Amino acid sequence: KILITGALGQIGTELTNRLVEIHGRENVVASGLDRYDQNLTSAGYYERMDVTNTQLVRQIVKDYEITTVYHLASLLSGTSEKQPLFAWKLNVEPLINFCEMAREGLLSKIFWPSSIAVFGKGIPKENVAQDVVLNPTTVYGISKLAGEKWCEYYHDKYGVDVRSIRYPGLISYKTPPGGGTTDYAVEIFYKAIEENSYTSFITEDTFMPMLYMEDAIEATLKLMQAEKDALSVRTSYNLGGMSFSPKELAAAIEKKQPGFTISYQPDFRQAIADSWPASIDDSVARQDWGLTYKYGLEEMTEDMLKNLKEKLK
Ligand code: VAH
Repeated sequence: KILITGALGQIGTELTNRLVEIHGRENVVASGLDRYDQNLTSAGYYERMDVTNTQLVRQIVKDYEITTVYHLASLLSGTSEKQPLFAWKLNVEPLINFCEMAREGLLSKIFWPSSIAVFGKGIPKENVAQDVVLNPTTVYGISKLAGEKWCEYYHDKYGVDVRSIRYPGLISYKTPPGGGTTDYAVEIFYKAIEENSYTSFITEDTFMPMLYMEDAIEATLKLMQAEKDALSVRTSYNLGGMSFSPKELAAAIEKKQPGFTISYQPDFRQAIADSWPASIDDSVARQDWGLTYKYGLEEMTEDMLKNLKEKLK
């Protein structure tokens, strides 16, 4: 069976739905911190599981005979800055625990999300390559860098098949994100529909790599379905998506929703955004496992507004 941690989160919700479509609900075990409630998830099973509880995690892996884990539970960049020590513990230790279980032969495959937050000082802002020096300046970025090194260590030393993607900012309408720096690009759609205006905590010309959730989920599945020996990267794959600024996103929304206005009040997350690249080179992922995208800025804006209007009715 497949286990998803953080299954009620922004990525987890949609990844669970796709894995249920592909493998059948009886083969998917969703887990999260929330109390049990079957209509929280499309998976056949739901377990309330704190991923830092190593014994409980091991018990659930054994009870359900889990073979593949999508380990998504984590704190994002904004929240991690507020709780650095807990963020380090939560973002790194459970990953090592899953890698240990794979080393012991309990698991055959692991997916773990890294982030463009691993990039930091001393590199160009544009078209950042797969193998540049990594100098993250946020707790979240430090934890993701450490996690990537643990993935590579367990693969190279023990042959553990753990795979990872450096996600850009992800945009979706099904489940709101929590605590990210790129989340302005999600909040703006909710405010566009509710108030036809938005005050952005990121300044107008701050470009960041972004991706529509559907493209992120399909890329994740493509990576996990690839042949092992096609993979030349065992830290984490760059995935660049599309780059835009709050100003460009607001213009795309205004085109669909005349009269929409944006203002700017940068907060502590501006410094996080300034430490990240504006665009990413993901040619290695294209070569190794056929990464492609479906949504550009216009298509994403249209799809978000259409679906959010439905959801917020
Ligand atoms: C965050 N959405 O903002 C996440 C992501 C690249 C950004 O890691 O923290």
